[in-house]
Amino acid sequence: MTRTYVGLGSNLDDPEKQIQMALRALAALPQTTLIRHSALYRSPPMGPQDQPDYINAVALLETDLPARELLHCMLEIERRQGRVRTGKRWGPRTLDLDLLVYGEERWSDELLTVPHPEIPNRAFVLYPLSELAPDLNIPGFGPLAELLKACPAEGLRRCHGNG
Ligand code: A4P
Ligand code: MG
Repeated sequence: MTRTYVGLGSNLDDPEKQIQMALRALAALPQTTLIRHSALYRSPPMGPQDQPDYINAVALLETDLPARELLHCMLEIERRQGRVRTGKRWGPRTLDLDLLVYGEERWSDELLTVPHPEIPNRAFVLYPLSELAPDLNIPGFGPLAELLKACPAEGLRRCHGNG
Protein backbone atom coordinates (compact mmCIF):
# COMPACT_ATOMS: atom_id res chain seq x y z
CA MET A 1 0.00 0.00 0.00
CA THR A 2 1.29 3.44 -0.88
CA ARG A 3 0.20 6.56 0.98
CA THR A 4 -0.87 9.09 -1.57
CA TYR A 5 -2.18 12.65 -1.40
CA VAL A 6 -4.56 13.96 -4.05
CA GLY A 7 -5.48 17.62 -4.49
CA LEU A 8 -9.02 18.50 -5.56
CA GLY A 9 -10.16 21.80 -7.05
CA SER A 10 -13.31 23.15 -8.68
CA ASN A 11 -14.78 26.51 -9.59
CA LEU A 12 -17.74 25.64 -11.84
CA ASP A 13 -21.18 23.98 -11.54
CA ASP A 14 -21.56 23.93 -7.74
CA PRO A 15 -17.93 23.43 -6.71
CA GLU A 16 -18.73 22.03 -3.23
CA LYS A 17 -20.86 19.33 -4.84
CA GLN A 18 -18.14 18.59 -7.41
CA ILE A 19 -15.59 18.07 -4.62
CA GLN A 20 -17.96 15.81 -2.63
CA MET A 21 -18.68 13.74 -5.75
CA ALA A 22 -14.98 13.44 -6.52
CA LEU A 23 -14.24 12.29 -2.95
CA ARG A 24 -16.84 9.56 -3.35
CA ALA A 25 -15.34 8.56 -6.70
CA LEU A 26 -11.83 8.38 -5.20
CA ALA A 27 -13.19 6.25 -2.33
CA ALA A 28 -14.68 3.85 -4.90
CA LEU A 29 -11.45 3.25 -6.84
CA PRO A 30 -10.21 -0.33 -7.01
CA GLN A 31 -7.36 -1.37 -4.68
CA THR A 32 -7.68 1.99 -2.96
CA THR A 33 -8.91 3.23 0.42
CA LEU A 34 -9.81 6.84 1.16
CA ILE A 35 -8.29 7.27 4.63
CA ARG A 36 -9.45 10.84 5.26
CA HIS A 37 -9.81 14.23 3.66
CA SER A 38 -9.29 17.83 4.68
CA ALA A 39 -11.97 20.44 5.13
CA LEU A 40 -13.00 22.38 2.04
CA TYR A 41 -11.23 25.70 1.47
CA ARG A 42 -12.28 28.69 -0.63
CA SER A 43 -9.82 31.02 -2.35
CA PRO A 44 -9.73 33.61 -5.13
CA PRO A 45 -8.46 32.25 -8.45
CA MET A 46 -4.75 31.98 -8.98
CA GLY A 47 -4.06 33.02 -12.57
CA PRO A 48 -6.76 34.71 -14.68
CA GLN A 49 -9.06 36.73 -12.38
CA ASP A 50 -12.15 36.64 -14.62
CA GLN A 51 -13.36 33.33 -13.14
CA PRO A 52 -15.18 32.30 -9.94
CA ASP A 53 -13.49 31.51 -6.60
CA TYR A 54 -12.18 27.96 -6.20
CA ILE A 55 -13.04 25.29 -3.67
CA ASN A 56 -10.07 23.06 -2.83
CA ALA A 57 -9.41 20.06 -0.61
CA VAL A 58 -6.82 17.32 -0.20
CA ALA A 59 -7.46 13.60 0.25
CA LEU A 60 -5.22 10.91 1.76
CA LEU A 61 -5.49 7.56 0.00
CA GLU A 62 -3.80 4.24 0.45
CA THR A 63 -3.54 2.43 -2.82
CA ASP A 64 -2.05 -0.58 -4.54
CA LEU A 65 -2.52 1.09 -7.94
CA PRO A 66 0.72 2.16 -9.59
CA ALA A 67 1.03 5.94 -9.85
CA ARG A 68 0.28 6.06 -13.58
CA GLU A 69 -2.80 3.92 -13.18
CA LEU A 70 -4.02 6.12 -10.36
CA LEU A 71 -3.46 9.20 -12.55
CA HIS A 72 -5.40 7.54 -15.35
CA CYS A 73 -8.32 6.88 -12.96
CA MET A 74 -8.18 10.50 -11.77
CA LEU A 75 -8.36 11.83 -15.34
CA GLU A 76 -11.36 9.56 -15.91
CA ILE A 77 -13.11 10.98 -12.82
CA GLU A 78 -12.44 14.52 -14.14
CA ARG A 79 -13.89 13.53 -17.49
CA ARG A 80 -17.01 11.96 -15.93
CA GLN A 81 -17.62 15.16 -13.97
CA GLY A 82 -17.79 17.18 -17.14
CA ARG A 83 -14.27 18.59 -17.33
CA VAL A 84 -13.80 20.23 -20.69
CA ARG A 85 -10.20 21.02 -21.54
CA THR A 86 -10.23 24.43 -23.22
CA GLY A 87 -6.46 24.62 -23.44
CA LYS A 88 -6.56 27.82 -21.42
CA ARG A 89 -3.85 27.64 -18.76
CA TRP A 90 -5.24 28.05 -15.26
CA GLY A 91 -8.73 28.43 -16.70
CA PRO A 92 -12.01 27.52 -14.92
CA ARG A 93 -12.91 23.86 -14.46
CA THR A 94 -15.60 21.65 -12.91
CA LEU A 95 -12.91 19.41 -11.45
CA ASP A 96 -9.14 19.28 -11.27
CA LEU A 97 -7.44 16.35 -9.58
CA ASP A 98 -3.70 16.55 -8.99
CA LEU A 99 -1.53 13.70 -7.78
CA LEU A 100 0.41 15.62 -5.15
CA VAL A 101 2.52 12.96 -3.41
CA TYR A 102 2.87 9.24 -4.11
CA GLY A 103 4.75 7.64 -1.22
CA GLU A 104 8.45 8.40 -1.41
CA GLU A 105 8.42 8.44 -5.17
CA ARG A 106 10.17 11.10 -7.28
CA TRP A 107 9.33 10.78 -10.93
CA SER A 108 8.97 12.98 -13.96
CA ASP A 109 8.08 12.17 -17.54
CA GLU A 110 5.72 13.62 -20.14
CA LEU A 111 2.64 12.15 -18.40
CA LEU A 112 3.36 12.44 -14.71
CA THR A 113 5.47 14.50 -12.35
CA VAL A 114 5.43 13.53 -8.64
CA PRO A 115 5.57 15.22 -6.25
CA HIS A 116 3.48 17.82 -8.07
CA PRO A 117 5.93 20.62 -8.92
CA GLU A 118 3.61 23.47 -7.86
CA ILE A 119 3.04 22.26 -4.28
CA PRO A 120 5.37 24.83 -2.64
CA ASN A 121 3.66 27.74 -4.42
CA ARG A 122 0.05 26.92 -3.57
CA ALA A 123 -1.51 27.84 -0.23
CA PHE A 124 -4.69 26.04 -1.34
CA VAL A 125 -2.64 22.80 -1.40
CA LEU A 126 -0.29 23.35 1.56
CA TYR A 127 -2.89 24.31 4.19
CA PRO A 128 -5.35 21.46 3.57
CA LEU A 129 -2.39 19.06 3.34
CA SER A 130 -1.14 20.23 6.75
CA GLU A 131 -4.51 19.31 8.27
CA LEU A 132 -3.95 15.71 7.19
CA ALA A 133 -0.20 15.38 7.74
CA PRO A 134 1.46 18.28 9.58
CA ASP A 135 4.73 16.31 9.84
CA LEU A 136 4.87 15.31 6.19
CA ASN A 137 8.22 15.45 4.49
CA ILE A 138 7.65 15.97 0.78
CA PRO A 139 10.22 14.15 -1.35
CA GLY A 140 12.44 16.76 -2.99
CA PHE A 141 10.77 19.70 -1.24
CA GLY A 142 11.37 18.92 2.44
CA PRO A 143 9.22 19.45 5.53
CA LEU A 144 5.69 20.72 4.91
CA ALA A 145 6.05 22.97 7.99
CA GLU A 146 8.90 24.84 6.27
CA LEU A 147 6.94 25.23 3.03
CA LEU A 148 4.00 26.64 5.01
CA LYS A 149 6.18 29.31 6.61
CA ALA A 150 7.16 30.54 3.16
CA CYS A 151 3.60 30.58 1.77
CA PRO A 152 1.12 33.06 3.28
CA ALA A 153 -2.49 31.88 3.47
CA GLU A 154 -3.72 35.15 1.97
CA GLY A 155 -7.30 34.91 0.76
CA LEU A 156 -7.62 31.24 1.73
CA ARG A 157 -10.63 30.52 3.94
CA ARG A 158 -11.58 27.25 5.56
CA CYS A 159 -15.22 26.47 4.82
CA HIS A 160 -17.41 25.40 7.72
CA GLY A 161 -20.11 22.79 7.39
CA ASN A 162 -20.29 21.30 3.94
CA GLY A 163 -18.82 24.06 1.91
N1 A4P B 1 0.28 15.63 -15.01
C1 A4P B 1 1.59 15.51 -14.77
N2 A4P B 1 1.84 15.37 -13.47
C2 A4P B 1 0.65 15.38 -12.85
C3 A4P B 1 0.25 15.25 -11.49
N3 A4P B 1 1.15 15.09 -10.49
N4 A4P B 1 -1.07 15.32 -11.20
C4 A4P B 1 -0.28 15.78 -16.34
C5 A4P B 1 -2.00 15.50 -12.18
N5 A4P B 1 -1.68 15.61 -13.51
C6 A4P B 1 -0.38 15.55 -13.82
O1 A4P B 1 -3.30 18.38 -16.49
C7 A4P B 1 -2.52 18.24 -17.64
C8 A4P B 1 -1.72 16.98 -17.56
O2 A4P B 1 -0.80 17.07 -16.50
C9 A4P B 1 -2.49 15.72 -17.24
O3 A4P B 1 -3.06 15.16 -18.38
C10 A4P B 1 -1.42 14.82 -16.63
O4 A4P B 1 -0.94 13.87 -17.57
P1 A4P B 1 -4.40 19.50 -16.42
O5 A4P B 1 -5.25 19.22 -15.23
O6 A4P B 1 -5.03 19.71 -17.72
O7 A4P B 1 -3.57 20.78 -16.24
P2 A4P B 1 -2.85 21.21 -14.94
O8 A4P B 1 -1.54 20.58 -14.80
O9 A4P B 1 -3.80 21.03 -13.80
O10 A4P B 1 -2.50 22.67 -15.30
P3 A4P B 1 -3.36 23.93 -15.34
O11 A4P B 1 -4.40 24.00 -16.34
O12 A4P B 1 -2.32 24.92 -15.42
O13 A4P B 1 -4.12 23.90 -14.00
P4 A4P B 1 -3.57 23.95 -12.53
O14 A4P B 1 -2.11 24.24 -12.52
O15 A4P B 1 -4.07 22.78 -11.79
O16 A4P B 1 -4.28 25.20 -12.07
N6 A4P B 1 -6.84 28.89 -8.12
C11 A4P B 1 -7.23 28.42 -6.92
N7 A4P B 1 -7.46 29.26 -5.91
N8 A4P B 1 -7.40 27.06 -6.72
C12 A4P B 1 -7.16 26.15 -7.73
O17 A4P B 1 -7.33 24.93 -7.52
N9 A4P B 1 -6.45 25.80 -10.01
C13 A4P B 1 -6.05 26.27 -11.17
C14 A4P B 1 -5.69 25.32 -12.18
C15 A4P B 1 -5.93 27.70 -11.43
N10 A4P B 1 -6.21 28.54 -10.31
C16 A4P B 1 -6.59 28.03 -9.13
C17 A4P B 1 -6.73 26.63 -8.98
MG1 MG C 1 -4.58 19.03 -13.02
